[in-house]
Amino acid sequence: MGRPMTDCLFCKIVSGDVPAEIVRESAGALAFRDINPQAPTHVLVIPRDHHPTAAELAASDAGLLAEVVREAHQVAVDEGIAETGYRVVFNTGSQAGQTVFHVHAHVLGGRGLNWPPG
Ligand code: IU
Repeated sequence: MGRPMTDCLFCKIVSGDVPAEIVRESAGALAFRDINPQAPTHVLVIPRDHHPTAAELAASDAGLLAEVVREAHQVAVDEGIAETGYRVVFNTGSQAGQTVFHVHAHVLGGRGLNWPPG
């Protein structure tokens, strides 16, 4: 884990081979707008290194997972939704809706968010 995967879409965004609207960068993480936004703010935060899920990242590099969560909060601050509230979601596994197996935090906000989620 941690090495770029040639068939991974988000590794290609990290390398610049696939374009993305990047909104934040840190040493270990990258934040970019989701191409199919589900809320006025919908940004994905990913570690630069390849790890399939949040659980696997927590097990192999907990500091990097913390950096992803810190960056998610900074996205919310930058987008002006930190005060009103926002949601950070790690879909984990196919039944939960994970389609890209390079861990990513969805940062959603800018509208009322229902609970429980669909
Ligand atoms: P999921 O939790 O694995 O379902 O989230 C994957 C997200 O990646 C999903 O919201 C897509 O809209 C988003 N996405 C993207 O931002 N850019 C892309 O090129 C592709 C998917 I393919």
